[in-house]
Amino acid sequence: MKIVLRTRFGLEVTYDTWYYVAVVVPSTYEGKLGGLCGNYNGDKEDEFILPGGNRTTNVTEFGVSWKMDVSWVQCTDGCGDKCPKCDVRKATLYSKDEACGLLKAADGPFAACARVIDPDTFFKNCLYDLCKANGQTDVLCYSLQAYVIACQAAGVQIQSWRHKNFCAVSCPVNSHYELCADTCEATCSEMIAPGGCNTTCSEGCQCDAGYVFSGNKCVPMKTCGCIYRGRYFQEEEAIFTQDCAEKCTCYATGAVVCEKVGCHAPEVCHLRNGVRGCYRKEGVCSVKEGQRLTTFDGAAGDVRAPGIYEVTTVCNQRSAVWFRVLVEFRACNDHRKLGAVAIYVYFKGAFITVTKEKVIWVNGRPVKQAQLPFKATSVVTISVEAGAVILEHSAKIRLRFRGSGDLTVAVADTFTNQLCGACGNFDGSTNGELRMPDGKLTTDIQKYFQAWLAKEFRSCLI
Ligand SMILES: [Ca+2]
Ligand SMILES: [Ca+2]
Repeated sequence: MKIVLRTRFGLEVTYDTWYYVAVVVPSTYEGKLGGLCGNYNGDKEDEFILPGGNRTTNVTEFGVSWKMDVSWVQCTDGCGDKCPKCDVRKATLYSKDEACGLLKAADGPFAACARVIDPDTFFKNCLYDLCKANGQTDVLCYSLQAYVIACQAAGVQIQSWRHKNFCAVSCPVNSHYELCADTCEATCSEMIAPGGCNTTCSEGCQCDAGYVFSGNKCVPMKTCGCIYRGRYFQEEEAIFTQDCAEKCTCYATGAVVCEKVGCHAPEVCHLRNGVRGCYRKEGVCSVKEGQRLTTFDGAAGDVRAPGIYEVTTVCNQRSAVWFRVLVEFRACNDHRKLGAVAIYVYFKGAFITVTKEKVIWVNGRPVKQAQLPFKATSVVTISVEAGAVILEHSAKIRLRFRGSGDLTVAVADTFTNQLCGACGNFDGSTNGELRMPDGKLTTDIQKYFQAWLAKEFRSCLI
C-alpha cells in the first residue's frame, strides 16, 4: 500500500506508488534544500525558486523548471490559466459524503484526523481529480487513501473505511487487508534480527498467521532468507561485500556461504542500479579550473596554448554511436588566464555549441531558455541543471559544462578502447597514453595537446 524509505542520515520518503509522496528530513537540512518542496528556510514567501537560483511568482513555471527528463515518461506542463473548471452539477455530486465529502464528514471514518491534518487541501485535490476523471472510482479511492496515509503517519486512529464494494484492496497470496497492519514486525528480517521497526499504525496487507514477509511476498516462516552484516537477503540470492572481496550466497535454512571473488581489471567494484558488483568503469575525462585536462585513464596536464582542441571522439567514424567533442581554450576572462570558453559537440544529426555564458546553439540555431530541456535528436537531450549545461546521449554519453569553464565528459564502458583525442583511448591504462593523431607516442604533454588541435580550426595557429 505504501513504500517507506528510511536512511541513516534521517531522510524518510513515503510513497504509495500512485498518489501520495511525503519527504521528511531532519533540521540539519534547514535552508540547504532546493526543488519543488522549497528551500526549507522557514520563509513561506520565497519558495518558488528556479534551478538557477532566480525566483518566480508563476507556479507553472516553477513546477516545469524542476521537471526531470525521463526518456520513457511523457508529461505535460500543466494547464496554467486554462485549467478545466468543475461544473456545478459535478462539483455538487462529488462533494457528497459518498465521494470526496467523506474526507470532511463529521461522523465519517476520518473525523478524528481533522483536528490534526486539515482535510481541506485533500478535499480540493480530490474534487479536482475526480471531476477530471469523471468520477472514476479508483481515483476517488487513491484520493482518500492519500489522506489515510497522512493521518496514520501522524499517529491518528482512523475508523475502517474500505468495504467489499468500496475501495476494496486485493492482497497478495497468503495475506489479507488490515486497517492497522503489522507490516514491519512480521517480516523475515525482523524475525532474524529484530529492532528495525518504529511503527505507527498503517493500513495495508498483512501476512496470514504462520506467514511472514520476505521482500514483498508472504512466505512460511521456515523459508526466510538470511541476514548477513545487517542486510536481509532472500534464499538463493547472492550479495557482494562492500569492496566486492567476497560474494555471499544465502542457502535454505538461513546458511550464508561466502567465497572470495574480488574484481579484476578493467572491472571495478561499485553499485549499478542499486546492486553492488564487479562492473567495467564509466570513463570520465575532465577539464578543471578551465585548463587542467585529465584523461579517461588518469593522465593530467595543463593546456597552455589557445585553440580549438579535439578532446574526444569515437575513432571509427562509421561507428553506430559516433560523437566528437571539441573544446575551445582562450584567454578572455578578467585575469587573462587561458580557459575553456566553448564546447562544440558533434552527434549524428546534431552539431551543438555551448559557450561559457551558457548560450546554446543546435545546428546553427540558438536554443532559448524556455525550450529547455531540448531534444536535439531523438537520442540527444540538452538541459541546464545546477548552473551547468548538460548534453546527454542515450548511449550513455554525458557532458557537463559549467560557466567556470569546467567540463566533464562521461562515457559508458562500451567505449573502452574506442576513443581518440586528447582525453586518451580509455583502455584502462596510462601506458602509451600520450599518443598523437599520427600514432606516434610522445612524453611531452604540451606537444601532445598541440597535436590534438582540431584540424579544421588550426589555420593561422601553427
Ligand atoms: Ca522558503
Ligand atoms: Ca590509455
